Amino acid sequence: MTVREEKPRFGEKSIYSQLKSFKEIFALRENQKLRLSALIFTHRQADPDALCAAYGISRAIKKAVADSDSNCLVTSKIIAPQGASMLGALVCKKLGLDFVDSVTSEEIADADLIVATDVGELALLEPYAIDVIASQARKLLIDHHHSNKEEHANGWTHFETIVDDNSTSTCEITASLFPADYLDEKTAKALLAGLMFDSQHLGIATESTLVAALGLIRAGARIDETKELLRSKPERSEVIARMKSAQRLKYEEIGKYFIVRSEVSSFQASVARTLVDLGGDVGMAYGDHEGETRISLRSSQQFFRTTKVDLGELLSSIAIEMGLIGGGHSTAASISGKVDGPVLVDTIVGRLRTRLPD
Ligand SMILES: [Mn+2]
Repeated sequence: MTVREEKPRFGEKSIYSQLKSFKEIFALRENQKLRLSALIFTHRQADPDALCAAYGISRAIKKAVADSDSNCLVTSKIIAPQGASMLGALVCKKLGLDFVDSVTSEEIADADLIVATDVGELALLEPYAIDVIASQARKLLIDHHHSNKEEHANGWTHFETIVDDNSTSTCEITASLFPADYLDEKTAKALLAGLMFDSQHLGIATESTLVAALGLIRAGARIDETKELLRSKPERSEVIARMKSAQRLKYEEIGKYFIVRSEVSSFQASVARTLVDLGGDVGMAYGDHEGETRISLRSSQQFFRTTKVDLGELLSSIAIEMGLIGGGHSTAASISGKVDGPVLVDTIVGRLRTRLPD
C-alpha cells in the first residue's frame, strides 16, 4: 500500500484519496474476536510527531475495531523505545498522552497488531526490532522519511506500508487518513502538535499540510495554543551545549555557501539548528555518545531550494555505503555509528563539495 511518490500538482486530488481511511485500514479482519492487543511503536528518543501520531493511531484503531465488532475489547500501548525526547515527553504530559519506554518480548509476541510510526529505519526500534520482526502480528509502517521509500526500505518486508516522503510529518499522514467522525478534540490537538512540530510551525507546510491542519482546527485544535504548547525553554545543559559549540565552531565556504561544523557531546540536533540560525547554510554538529559517533545536519530551506541537496538522501546513501544508520528529511538529517567523527564529517563535506558549484 505504498503511496505513489510524485508530488500531487496544485488542484490535483490528494494522494490520500487513493488510500482507504483508518476505518477500513484498521477494521477487524476476523469475526467474533474477543480481544485485540495493539502495540504502537515510535522511533527511539521519540519526538512530538512520533508520539502524537502514535496517539492518533491508537484512537483510530479503537474506533475502527468498535465499528466492525462492538464486542471486541481493544487494548493498546504506545512504546517509545529508549524513551522520549524532552519536548516529546513535555507535550505528552501537557496533552495527557500515555506512553511507556519498554515492553516485554512476550507482549510483542502476543500482539495482534503492531504499528511503527515515524520510524525512519528499522534499527530505530532497538532494542525491539528482532522481537517485532519475529512477531506474528499484523504489521504496519506509517511514516514520512525518505529512507523508507521503496528503493531504500530494507527490513520492512512483513509490514504493510503507508509511506509518503512528501508529507512534512507523520501526523499529517495520520490526520489525512482519519475519518472525520472519529476525530475528537484531544486527538485533533495532539495531531496538530505533531504536525506543527515537524513542519517548523507550518513554515514548510504544503497544500496537503494545510488541508490536514484545517481538518484538525475544525475539530477543535488551535494554532496559537499549539505554538504555546511546543514552546519550551531549553534546559540549562542544552544552552551550554549551544554556547560551547559556538566557541568551537569552524566554517568553510564552498562557492557562496557556508558549511559550519562544531563538536559537542550532546544536543547535536539543537546545536546543528543553532549553527544554521547563526547564518550557516549547512550546520553540522558531531560528537561521541556511548562509543558511537552521532552527527546531526541541518540546512536552511533556501539552501535546499537553490541546490536541491536533500540531506536525508545524502546521509542515507552515505550510511548504506559505510554500514551506518542514517537518513532524515531534506533539511534535517542525522547519521550515527561506530566511526571516527571528524573523518565522517570530512566525508560528508567532500560529498557536498561535489554537489555544489565552486
Ligand atoms: Mn516525523
